[in-house]
Amino acid sequence: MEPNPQQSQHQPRKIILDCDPGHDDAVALLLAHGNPDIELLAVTTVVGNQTLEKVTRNALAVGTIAGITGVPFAAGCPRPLVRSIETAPDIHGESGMDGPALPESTIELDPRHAVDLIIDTVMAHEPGTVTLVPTAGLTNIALAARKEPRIVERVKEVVLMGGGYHVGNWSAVAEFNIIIDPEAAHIVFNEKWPVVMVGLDLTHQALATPDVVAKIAAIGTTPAKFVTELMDFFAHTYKDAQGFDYPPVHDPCAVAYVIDPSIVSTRKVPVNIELQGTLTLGMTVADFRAPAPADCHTSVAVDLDHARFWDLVTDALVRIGEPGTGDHKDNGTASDVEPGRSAHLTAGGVK
Ligand code: PIR
Ligand code: CA
Repeated sequence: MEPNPQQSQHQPRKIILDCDPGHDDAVALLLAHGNPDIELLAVTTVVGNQTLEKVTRNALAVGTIAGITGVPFAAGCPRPLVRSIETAPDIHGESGMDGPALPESTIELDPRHAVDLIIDTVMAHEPGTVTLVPTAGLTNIALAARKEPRIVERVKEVVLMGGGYHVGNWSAVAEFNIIIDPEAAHIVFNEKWPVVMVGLDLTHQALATPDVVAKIAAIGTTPAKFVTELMDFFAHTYKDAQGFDYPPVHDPCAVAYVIDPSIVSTRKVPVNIELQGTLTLGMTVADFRAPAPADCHTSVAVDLDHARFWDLVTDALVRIGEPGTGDHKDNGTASDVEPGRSAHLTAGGVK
């Protein structure tokens, strides 16, 4: 892995992961937990790939496999703001995360609604320090912005997986996370916080190629095996339903951008959400005409450094080790970690 001299110099970036696991959401959660430059403040769930009940169960199972402790998990909205529920069983299966066997969760769900947990967490931290990372429909984030408008100027940025400026996956021009709740997406893209759209243009470069999967399998731990089983199922559905040779692993791209923006190139362009179109509902309309207006607060992800992206994912899995056996990142077992980064490994194991 390329050493990044900046990485040991800054505080870990505080994030809230709002997700709908989901094979790729699971990888995003593992990356966020295992990477020393991320401080995971909360995990929230929202209806999307499957019902709220199913994706919440999946999130707790992934948290259990990863050995996550001391991070609140809360369930959010059970349906989109306006539209009826649309799930993705053809891609993610009936459970929302078909493939691997899921353990009984050892994590207790936070009693708060996800929207309140998001608001509480943002308001409890210094302004400009919390990044929201939505990897699902934007229902929870939109409601949080409406319920407590002060979060909009307090949030550092919203780095979301969704949309695509040249490509769709749920219609010719719309991506799933946006089209399942376009009104919520409209709210999120039109609030004045910085929004980074990590869309399909970028995530379709994050293919789990055979060499990547072999590297993850070679780690040999329970979480790594879990990821290879997820990728195996995802590869089959992506081939059958979307004609891909290898599956694109969307959601961890947003986390990777927060960890190291040099892995994901971006362009500052205005983006808005189509709410009226008969053929274009949920399209993320990006205006590439130069120059971007001075008040432009949206940018889109363009190019991914595939090798460094997957190095981050494998590095996180190495650091997570075998949770429950003491072989995890706080005892510094990550063998291929450069010295600058192991400075983040603390004796207590809590970043
Ligand atoms: C992936 C998803 C939904 C549909 C398809 N075809 C593939 C989920 C992923 O979890 C990701 O967040 C986003 N929605 C990609 O569209
Ligand atoms: Ca997702």
